[in-house]
Amino acid sequence: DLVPVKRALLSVSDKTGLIDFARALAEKGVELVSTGGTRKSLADAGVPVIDVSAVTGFPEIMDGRVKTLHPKVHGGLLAVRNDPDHAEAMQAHGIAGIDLAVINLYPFEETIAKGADEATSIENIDIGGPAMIRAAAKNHGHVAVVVDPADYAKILEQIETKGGTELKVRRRLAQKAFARTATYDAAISNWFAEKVGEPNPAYRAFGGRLVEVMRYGENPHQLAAFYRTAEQRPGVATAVQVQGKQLSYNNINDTDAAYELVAEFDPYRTAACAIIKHANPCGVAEAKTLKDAYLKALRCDPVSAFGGIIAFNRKLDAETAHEIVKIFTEVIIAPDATNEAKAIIAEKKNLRLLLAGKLPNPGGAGFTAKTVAGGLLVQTRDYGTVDDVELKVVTFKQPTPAQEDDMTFAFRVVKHIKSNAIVFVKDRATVGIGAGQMSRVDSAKIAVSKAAEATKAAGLTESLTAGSVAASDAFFPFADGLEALIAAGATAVVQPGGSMRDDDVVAAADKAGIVMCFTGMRHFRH
Ligand code: 93A
Repeated sequence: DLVPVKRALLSVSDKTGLIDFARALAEKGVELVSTGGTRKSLADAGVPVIDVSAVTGFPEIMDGRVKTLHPKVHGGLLAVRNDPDHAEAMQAHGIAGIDLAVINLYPFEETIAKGADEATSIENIDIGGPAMIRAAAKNHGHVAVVVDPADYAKILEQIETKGGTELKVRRRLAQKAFARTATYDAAISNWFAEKVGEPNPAYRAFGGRLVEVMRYGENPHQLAAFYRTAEQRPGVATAVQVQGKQLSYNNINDTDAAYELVAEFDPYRTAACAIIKHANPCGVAEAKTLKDAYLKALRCDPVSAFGGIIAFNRKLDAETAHEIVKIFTEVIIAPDATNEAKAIIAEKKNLRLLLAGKLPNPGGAGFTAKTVAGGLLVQTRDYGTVDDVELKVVTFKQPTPAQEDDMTFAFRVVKHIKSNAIVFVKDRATVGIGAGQMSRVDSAKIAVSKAAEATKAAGLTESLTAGSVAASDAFFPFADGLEALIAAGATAVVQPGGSMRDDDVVAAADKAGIVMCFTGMRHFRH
């Protein structure tokens, strides 16, 4: 399946790395064919190159609109080398095979981003380039297609170590090539949709606009794409990425979870921080300053926070940025950042910084969707917040103002933890989180053991759960889950209530002399 590279066609708008790559190819005896601008760059650098019009026997016409759209080019890209009919056609028409196609497109996306006029934008719609990319990608059995200068090195390595391109490499390149033409056409289609005031086909099919075809989904073998919907909700889909690597599927999912959670905290009241891993919080805190909120959130589970996603409800400042860069973090999202903070974050080249402009309204309307085999489940967002409910005291013991405060905080957080969810809170910071268990008792046990780890990591002697409050996302079906929280030292527990055995559960709380409040609102999340 090895294809020796004897002849290459190079036609690139982005000339990054072109000269070195082409020179290396020429030195390996590869014949180079290029379109006008590319040919000139190469010739100026002293790299031997043949003009594509010498191959087609046809000049570039109509301002370059037609330069490679010719059977001598497309025949060379599409011919199945070992098919006798194809070989005969090549012979009969004087078509030479092209083994490597190096193409990147007219910069349509950049042109419209600059606010170019309509005529200029249209002139930047590449026709010949995508046609060649698609032809070469279709014929990956015989042709290698490169659409990204980052892959030049791979091609040279293949030629050097194998003497040609391997099928598995050509297949990966073909996949990447089709992803590129899909994203390119999506950009054109979205631009047109705006002009004509019509939702484009992607919009109609998915209720969204294709932002990009992603490298992969939740796992490397899954295909994925990112769509933006018409929903006017500030968040990860509309935020400006100031710096850092491209966001992955999981990054986007986690960043969304982080920002939606931190938006529960009114920025005019306190600073808040949420740290997310695998769509669950591993630390949430409120404090006077953003830095203190971050440090309190980090204390909850410093081990899991490594490589996490951090969200803030206020403008990121330098003091907080200094703390963040001390450990490895994937993404930061905040409404805004000071220039000083941006400069500190800039030291970490890969760290993504997203600025969303605003916080979304946690009580705002909207929908969530989830596919099931052969179907789609759609529901309104969980826009219920603890601000809408009354904490109904169901025990003899009444809460102190501090306990009430922490219960409110805990119930705000528990909404954003996968069910079954249990969270311990002290001084408006989570100190132990149990997420995503099939049994509520198990979530309670995990929250207790995570809190014990946090206590140890913080070098404290008294457990962080001693005198804490706890929240549960749904009612306790039995008293056992509650008892685990009491045993760990919780002195107040907030939960929706509504179990057949509420009486038993409240009796257990009274027996232990703790406070219990019902919210009447359940926060399942799956
Ligand atoms: O105007 S086109 O759509 N018509 C073509 O036949 C054609 N062939 C290559 N654009 C075409 N290209 C594009 O020209 C390539 O995709 C590449 O982006 C660009 C390279 O042109 P030059 O080598 O003149 O800089």
